[in-house]
Amino acid sequence: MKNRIRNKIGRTLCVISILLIASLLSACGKKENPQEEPDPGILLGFSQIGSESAWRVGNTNDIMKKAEEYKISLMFEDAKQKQENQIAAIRRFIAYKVDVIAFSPIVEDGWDNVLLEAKNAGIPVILVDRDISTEEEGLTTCLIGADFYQEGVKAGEYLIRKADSLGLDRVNIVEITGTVNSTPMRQRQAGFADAIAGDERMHVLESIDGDFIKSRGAECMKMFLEEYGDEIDVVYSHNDEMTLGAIPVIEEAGLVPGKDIVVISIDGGQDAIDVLKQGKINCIVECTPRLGKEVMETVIRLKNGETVEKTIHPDEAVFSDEQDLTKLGPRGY
Ligand code: GYE
Repeated sequence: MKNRIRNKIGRTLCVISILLIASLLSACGKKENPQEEPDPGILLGFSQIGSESAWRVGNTNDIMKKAEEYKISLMFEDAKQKQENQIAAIRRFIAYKVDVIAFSPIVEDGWDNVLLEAKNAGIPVILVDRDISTEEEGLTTCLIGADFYQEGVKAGEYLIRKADSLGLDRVNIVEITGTVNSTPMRQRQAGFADAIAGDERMHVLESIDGDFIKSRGAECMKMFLEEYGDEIDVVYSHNDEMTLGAIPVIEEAGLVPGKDIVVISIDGGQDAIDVLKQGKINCIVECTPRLGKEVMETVIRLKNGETVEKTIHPDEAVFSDEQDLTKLGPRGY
């Protein structure tokens, strides 16, 4: 009996010492391999607008991929194109006590209250892709997104070159705009208008809101064709989705997109690039959705209490019928 008890105690001690040695060994291992440290435990709350375009889907994928790469835990919320859903998501992030909040504001106004709540909770906020308009100081730390004004300028400058090469003396333009009161809509419109302002040939006949959505792009184009018919020389569309909606409508009207009507778009997703290569789009100003790397690096800096740059704009190109597009690689979105 005594022997059996002694054996049992012996076995238990043996198991405990194996466990101890194993945990000591694994602790030593960690010190030798600092790159294998467990994740730094940063929690990021990200509120996305929705999935209205290839651009948006590409942006979501990039944010998710980079969060994983940088070992940042991501609380991702899809607002399904509604500002109220974004506000509710930000409130959930605050309740969860995330380390950093990032979001792409669907429109510019209406964020003060919820952002004040984040500020009072001591949670830094990063604006991704789009800006907000506010009188309050210090509600957000920085903006990581494209220079939409410059995108509009590039579209206008292309059009001036195109009008020169076609020898046009009057250019009638219709404009399909993005979501009203969103930063890309306002700035792509302003940049384009400023770029063509000094050129007397240019006339914007009308601008209609297409909400960055394909079906709305088609509807806008129908309205323009009913109103102006073959007076239209150019369609300037604020994103690829609306452009891809408008093109079949031009064709159904018996006109040739890219020839009878010059087509200018923004974004540069694969589907639109393919149509550019077919000659049905003349120019696409690039807007990259790949903002994830900058976002994650900024999250880490904020978590470490460092100050960050106020505005980060990615570099962006222009793709057009002025170039040899055969070597353009896959876009990845
Ligand atoms: O151009 C459009 C998207 O805010 C830059 O939103 C983004 C725009 C992009 O839906 O396709």
